[in-house]
Amino acid sequence: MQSTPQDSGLEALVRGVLDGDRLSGARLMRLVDDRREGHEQALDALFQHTGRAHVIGLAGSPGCGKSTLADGLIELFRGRGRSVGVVAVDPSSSITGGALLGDRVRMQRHAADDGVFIRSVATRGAVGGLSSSTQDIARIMDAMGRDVVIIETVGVGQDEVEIASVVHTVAVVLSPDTGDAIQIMKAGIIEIGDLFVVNKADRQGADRVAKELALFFQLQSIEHPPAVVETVATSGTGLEALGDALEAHHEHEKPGEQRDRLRAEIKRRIAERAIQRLEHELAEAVETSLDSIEAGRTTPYATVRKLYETFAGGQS
Ligand SMILES: Nc1nc2c(ncn2[C@@H]2O[C@H](COP(=O)(O)OP(=O)(O)OP(=O)(O)O)[C@@H](O)[C@H]2O)c(=O)[nH]1
Ligand SMILES: [Mg+2]
Repeated sequence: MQSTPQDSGLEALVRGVLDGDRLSGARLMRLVDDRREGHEQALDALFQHTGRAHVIGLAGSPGCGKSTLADGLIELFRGRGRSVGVVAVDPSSSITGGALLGDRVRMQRHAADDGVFIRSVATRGAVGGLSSSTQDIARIMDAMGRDVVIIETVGVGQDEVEIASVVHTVAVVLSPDTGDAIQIMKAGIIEIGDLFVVNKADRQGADRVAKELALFFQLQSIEHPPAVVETVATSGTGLEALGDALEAHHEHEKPGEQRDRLRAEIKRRIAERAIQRLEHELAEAVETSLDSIEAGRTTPYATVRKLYETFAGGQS
């Protein structure tokens, strides 16, 4: 077992990342994007130097204002003397994908600031799974010495980044026009939020959504209900309060949470590998079985038993 990269190029890359060198960081992120040889050794070597950054997830429906909030938070945290990394998950397959250009233009104003590092992860390019690539990029930023890492991700569904296993603090962003709080509760988003942001508070209905959320937590008799913060991301209103709430959540993290995240990460990464292997190695066998099933020679159940045996039992 090697925990240090043998290749001197990789070694230099890891050193560069640990020195906070942006070019090294960007190069390693490209290796990670392409799942290129050596990227995992580099991540191995970096791991013990991570865990210092406060990793924040902004999750919410398309257009609710996540990028605008991220942009505002960059400014806020810079003002508090922190260096910031932003990972934007490219919604390359979503309808609002075009908005990304706007995000870049907006956040571009921080480009000259050495304390800000912005990087996107393409949905398409994430060969090993979107959550894992996103987590790897965030870890590299952490190893580079970023104090705060903000991950912007669309939605909270199963196909999206499993945000809770990747970040310390999940901020669920709502806006009055993405439906009322009841809808959100139905969607099961409520469970994953460590705090709730009702953005676009300049619009009608924001107060109502915030009140409904607060009432919901009250009725549930939750001992420490998550904070509900109203913001106007475009003007910066409420951002101080949001920054405070994010920091307060991190300061009061329970000891078991880190372990929970690691457990979820390991299971997720193993599942991702298994699926990849399944797709590569069993594809042909599955096709052959389909012929047999259609010809009435076997059943899906027998096929699964047989192929699972080959798959799980055939591990080296
Ligand atoms: N009125 C109002 N508009 C806002 C506010 N915050 C963001 N917007 C606008 O809402 C639109 C979408 O904002 P984005 O920050 O791109 O939203 P997003 O959640 O990142 O969107 P996706 O990345 O496409 O999911 C933009 O036109 C913003 O200017 C706000 O507080 N009030
Ligand atoms: Mg966005």
